[in-house]
Amino acid sequence: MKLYGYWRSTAAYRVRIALHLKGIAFESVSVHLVKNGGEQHSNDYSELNPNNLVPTLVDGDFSLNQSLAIIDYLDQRNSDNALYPPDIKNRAKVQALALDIACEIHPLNNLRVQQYLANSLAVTDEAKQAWVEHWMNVGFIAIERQLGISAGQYCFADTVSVADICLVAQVYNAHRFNVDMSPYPLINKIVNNCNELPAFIKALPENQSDAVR
Ligand SMILES: N[C@@H](CCC(=O)N[C@@H](CS)C(=O)NCC(=O)O)C(=O)O
Repeated sequence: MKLYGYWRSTAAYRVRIALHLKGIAFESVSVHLVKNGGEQHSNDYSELNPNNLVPTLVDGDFSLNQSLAIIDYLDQRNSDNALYPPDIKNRAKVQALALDIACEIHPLNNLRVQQYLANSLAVTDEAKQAWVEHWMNVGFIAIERQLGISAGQYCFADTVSVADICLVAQVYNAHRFNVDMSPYPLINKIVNNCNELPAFIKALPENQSDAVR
């Protein structure tokens, strides 16, 4: 199995955590998102993923984009260490939390959005930073409230799920953009709990072979 990703990509980070939690061996293929205008725009990569975004998973002759679709595929492919609760209502709740992060926070702060703000709309660095912080805070405020209802040791009770995967990767991104995380004690507690687990440690951006330290 091959994972096309980039060490600092939030969405690829999610898939790496899932692969390690499931205990699935994989090869990482680095797609540098900045070098030469971004390797995600190369013809070869575009053939594989016409969205020009990472990650893409290749499993034999099957390839798949969208991190949450990939995680769901991995979860169904290997039944060990389920990433969703079995009860359908709990499953839906976990999925909603993951989507609160993956749909409501992450896309607004993605590289191509930031590039468009800066290059096409001539938004200043200060205004771009304000944009990033605004949308992260809007999302995190809601998630902190949700976690007040659902959290135990992790986002949903005491079992690691896809919601934790999304949360950890998003909070890493928030720190990268110097977003003040002090108003979110529950989020911080859960992220710390997750980051003690070997699968999360292996998946850390800094622990990838293409990381720039
Ligand atoms: N919804 C997609 C998002 C993928 C995505 O936005 N990937 C980012 C990195 S986290 C990317 O490739 N950005 C490149 C760009 O914006 O040009 C997923 O979950 O896989």
